[in-house]
Amino acid sequence: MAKPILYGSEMSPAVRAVFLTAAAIDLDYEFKEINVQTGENKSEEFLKKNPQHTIPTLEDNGKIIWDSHAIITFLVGKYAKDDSLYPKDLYTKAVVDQRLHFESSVLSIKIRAVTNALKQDNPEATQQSKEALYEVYGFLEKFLANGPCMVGNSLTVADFSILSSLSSVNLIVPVDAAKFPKLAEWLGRMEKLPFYSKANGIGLKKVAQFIEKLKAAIADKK
Ligand SMILES: N[C@@H](CCC(=O)N[C@@H](CS)C(=O)NCC(=O)O)C(=O)O
Repeated sequence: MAKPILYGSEMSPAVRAVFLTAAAIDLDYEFKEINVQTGENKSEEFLKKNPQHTIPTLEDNGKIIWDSHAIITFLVGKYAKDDSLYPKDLYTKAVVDQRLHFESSVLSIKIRAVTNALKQDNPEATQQSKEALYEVYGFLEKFLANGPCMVGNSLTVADFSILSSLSSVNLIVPVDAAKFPKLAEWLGRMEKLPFYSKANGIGLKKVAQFIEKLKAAIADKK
């Protein structure tokens, strides 16, 4: 059977959620770089695979799946040695799903608002979007009330999905340990995962460089 192919770019948090999951399950896969800055995701060839032109996109045995949340749960179901990262127990699975939907429909939306306000150099919108993000940090702090992971005591794909996004926005709106002690501690613990650096840290460094360039370009315009 051919290896699964992952299309993406390491700067993308959604792609890094797949890197983290793939590393955790020791998946043998091929990575194909898709540069969204140059519009590679809108090429005819890529649009045939994913008309929504988003990364990550996975090709598994000729079948296409996109959206990181669908990809990571699929990979665990198909390739992991056991179901611990995406438990089959219906209640636990529902809580993992809730966290994944939270990342998709709340956290990543608030992150987009912060980055857009920053790009537009709009101080009022920046302040408002930061406050909305602090509310989200508060929700995440509560998710950690029942154990050291996003769902109780065991690592799941919910940790990977939230980690790749949160570590990115943490570069712009740091998680204050005084206000969000459990969340700050969780971030620190996740950074110690043996595969963290390769799966998330390298891409994150590129994001940090991108943010610095953006800030310099904004400052130059003034
Ligand atoms: N909810 C999606 C988000 C995917 C997404 O928006 N990816 C961005 C990169 S981080 C992208 O592909 N942007 C290019 C585009 O939408 O054309 C997921 O988790 O996969």
